Order: sequence, then C-alpha cells, then structure tokens
Amino acid sequence: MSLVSGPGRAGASAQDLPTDLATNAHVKYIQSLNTRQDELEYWLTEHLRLNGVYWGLTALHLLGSPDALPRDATIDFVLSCQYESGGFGAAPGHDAHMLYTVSAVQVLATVDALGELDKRGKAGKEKVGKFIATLQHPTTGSFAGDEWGEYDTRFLYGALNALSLLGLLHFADVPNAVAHVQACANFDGGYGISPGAESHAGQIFTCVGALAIAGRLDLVDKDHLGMWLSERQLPNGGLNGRPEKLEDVCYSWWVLSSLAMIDRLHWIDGEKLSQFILQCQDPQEGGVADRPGDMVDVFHTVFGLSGLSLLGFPGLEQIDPI
Ligand code: 3PZ
Ligand code: ZN
Repeated sequence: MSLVSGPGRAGASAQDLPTDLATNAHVKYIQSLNTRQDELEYWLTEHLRLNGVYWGLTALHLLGSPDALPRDATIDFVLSCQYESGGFGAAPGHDAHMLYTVSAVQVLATVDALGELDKRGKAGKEKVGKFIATLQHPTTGSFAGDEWGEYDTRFLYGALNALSLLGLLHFADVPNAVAHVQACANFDGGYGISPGAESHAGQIFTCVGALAIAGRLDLVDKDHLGMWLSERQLPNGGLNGRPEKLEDVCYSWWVLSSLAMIDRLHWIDGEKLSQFILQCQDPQEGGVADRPGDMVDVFHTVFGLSGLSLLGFPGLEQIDPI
C-alpha cells in the first residue's frame, strides 16, 4: 500500500489510493475524535454529539475494538443528555428530540446497558418508550421528531428501531405505521420521505427497515425495488442515492442494507463497491470520506465500514442490515 496524504489529499492519483483496510488507523481516528476537545471543530459539531458517539462506537465494534472507548464514560455521557420527559438531546442542555433519543437507545443497547435507564436515568425505559410513542400521529401513523416538528419516515424508522430495542414495540400503533410506509411507496419500486415524494435511497432504507421491524417485508415488491437499487451503482463501483447524482460512500449503507433486507445483495457488484470504499480511506490518519481524496468524517467512516461488513469483507464484524 503506498499513499500520499496531505490537506484534503487533493491530487492523490489512482495508484496512490489505498486497497487494504487501515484497521488500526481507523481505531485511532475514532479515539482521537473523543480527545480533541480543545479544537473548534469539536464544539462546532456539538449538535451531533450523541449521534457521533453512536457512529464512532458502531465503527469500533465493526473493527473488533469494542473497548477502544471507555464504556462507563460513554454511559455517563448518554445519561447526561436525558430529560425527565424520557427524551434525549444531542448534548447536555440541547433540546430533546427523536433523533438523539434513538441514538441514546442505540448506544446503550450497543454496550448492553439499557438496564441503566431504570437504575439511574432521569427517566426509566417505559418513559423513554412513551416519549417516542407520543410522537406518532394518531391518524396518519407517521412520526414527528419533536412536538413541533415535521412528520417523515426517518422518524418513523427511528421510533420503531428504538422501541424494538427497548422491547416496547407494542407502545406504537404498528399497523398504522405500516400503512403510512405503504403510502410512501412509488411506482418506480422505491419510497419517498412522505406520500408523493420522489424515491431516494436514504428513505428506502427507513421504509424497508421499518417494514422489517414490523415483520411486514411481504409488502415490498422486491424485484422492482431491487432493480431500482441495483441501478444506483456507477462505473467506478460507488453507489448514488438517486438517478443522475454523484456516488457517495454513505449510500453503500443505505442501498446495500436495503438490498440485504430484501435478499438481493448480489444484485450489485460487491467487489467493485469494496474497492471504491477502500479508495475513500485516509490510510495514514484513519477515517473514510464520501469519495476518494475528500476529507474524512465519522459518518462516512461508520457507513463505509458497515458497507464493507455487509459485503463480508474479511476482518470486520458482521452488521445487521435492519
Ligand atoms: C452528514 N447529517 O445534517 S447532518 C452528517 N450529512 O447532521 C454527518 N453525505 O456537513 C457528518 N452529505 C457528515 N460527521 C455529513 C449527518 C446529514 C448527512 C451530510 C452528507 C452526507 C453527503 C452532504 C443528514 C442520518 C443522519 C443525518 C443525515 C443523514 C442520515 C454536514 C452536513 C450535514 C450534516 C452534518 C454535517 C459536513 C459527519
Ligand atoms: Zn454521504
């Protein structure tokens, strides 16, 4: 493996791009995100902190280093973001919202610490479940992010995911949520963010994931959707999120996990996609970028590794596409 790394790694030529997985560099990169608290970038991303902890922690688990972040400090931080309402904010002092509440539940589940909610949370499991379930619209079945917010399928998927991890799926009106997902289905086989909205791979993940959790994948036209998803692969191996758009590593996750859930993973060229993701690594400083030569971030790092994991790349733990 030979490489050039500089600011933004602009000008890296094809033969300099990495072709091996830089496992150790990725572990160090994620650890460094936690310790660089004296840098401006750390504070600029405070509104994403709890999501960032989930992305970083998941990446470490995939890399086989689940203990590379201190477990006790992780649990303490998650609990410090909670409110008496049961909801969580992005960081202490930030408003409670569905997106951070889902991340909180996912982080606690990942370190097998959901029991801590009842032991020393500001609200126990049932109240967390109630915070989420209350955001469901009584007639449309969709979910909002907070009491003032818009309704969309991202929140519906997050709600079912978190409630299912909490063992409280029955708090939601699941049949009504399923009916809402079906209302978001399009004639091209895909799904949009709300009824009538154009198909997009991110929304397809949320809709198919929600149907998977609800046990209703029988409602999906798998061949039609699988065709639309497999058309996302571009000549360089990367995947885009909808027609005419650029490839981006994060779609390796949204597209691939959807294909895996409908048993059509082999409908794209996994070898070419693996090579594309590997080329997006910064092999020296660690981390994965949206495309080759760009700046890395924790979001594209976790979704790049998740894509490689679904493709069965050697040396990575297996991820659940749902
Ligand atoms: C990124 N968010 O709105 S964001 C996100 N995007 O909070 C996190 N691929 O400017 C990071 N694009 C980087 N670290 C990007 C999360 C977005 C997705 C933007 C992006 C990714 C291409 C343009 C929305 C789950 C959760 C959130 C999203 C999608 C899926 C940004 C821009 C937006 C955001 C954060 C930073 C760097 C990281
Ligand atoms: Zn992206």
